[in-house]
Amino acid sequence: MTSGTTGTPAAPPAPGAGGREPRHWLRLFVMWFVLSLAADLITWYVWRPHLPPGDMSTSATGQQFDFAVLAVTGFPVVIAVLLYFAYAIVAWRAGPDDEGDGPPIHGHTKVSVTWIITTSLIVLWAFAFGTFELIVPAGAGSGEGPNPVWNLAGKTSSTWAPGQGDKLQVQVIGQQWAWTFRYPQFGGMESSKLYLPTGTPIEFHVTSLDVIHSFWAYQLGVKADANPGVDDVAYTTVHQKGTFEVRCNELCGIWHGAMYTYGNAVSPARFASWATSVRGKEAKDGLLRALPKYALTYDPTVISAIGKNLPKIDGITGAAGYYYPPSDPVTP
Ligand SMILES: [Cu+2]
Repeated sequence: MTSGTTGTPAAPPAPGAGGREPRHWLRLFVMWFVLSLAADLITWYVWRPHLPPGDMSTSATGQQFDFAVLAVTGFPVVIAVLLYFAYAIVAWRAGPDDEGDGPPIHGHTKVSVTWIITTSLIVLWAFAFGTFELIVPAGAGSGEGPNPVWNLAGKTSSTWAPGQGDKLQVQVIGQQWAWTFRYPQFGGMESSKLYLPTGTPIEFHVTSLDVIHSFWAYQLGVKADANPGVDDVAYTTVHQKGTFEVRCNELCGIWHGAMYTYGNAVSPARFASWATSVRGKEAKDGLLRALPKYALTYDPTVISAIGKNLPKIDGITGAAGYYYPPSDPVTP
């Protein structure tokens, strides 16, 4: 008797009734392959350009790439699990009058071996890919500590000029609850604004004056811990002009949520003229002389002693070294 004669063509044949079982594994494979291919193509060509954190810098683009590769790896796995689940419910469902037990199966070597090999390959692939991505794109934009093993291309000199291939060094100083940025190649001038030139390898030196903060330039895909007494280096190259968010990403006190600002990515020429004019103004104000000498870390006791004198100097509204004007929030 075949299923066709029962009047219910979709029902599976009764065991031992002489009907031919459909080729379940082939069906499953074809469905899995088509669905996985579609999901991966959509991920790569449609979803990837919209993945966070965008593609404003080399590190951001790198993270977008990493997310997309992991999604492309993950979709076939998820689809395999869900598809098998749905297929089993539809194809291997017991008939309304079937109250018998299932076959007494103990182990299945083929399934076990396939499972072990497949999952091992996926884990090894994730390990190899993750290691490569951490090493080659200079720590994927995250802080690498004071002695980065992997350095971004570009030479370091004591000055910086647009279009010379020099790395621009930018020091990021966190304190409760503001960011200050110092530019050692511009006489150690500082600003509460973060300006960066596009197309230039940037070397952030991140530190803190008090507690642990975390410098997070979201759209640049840069995140580095700001620890007192530690110089944490992170690299990126911005390849789009525009603004980006700078947040503190480590709970650092009552005004932690307010510890954010916006950075500006501008053309190298515009950056050079901005930096030169800020430096000139700070030299004229006497701020450059009053600031502590540029260093990779600062002793907070020295900073606060200097800070007491700073409000006497005109026009200081920066944040570093206790530079808050009297009206700013203070620790409660
Ligand atoms: Cu903070």
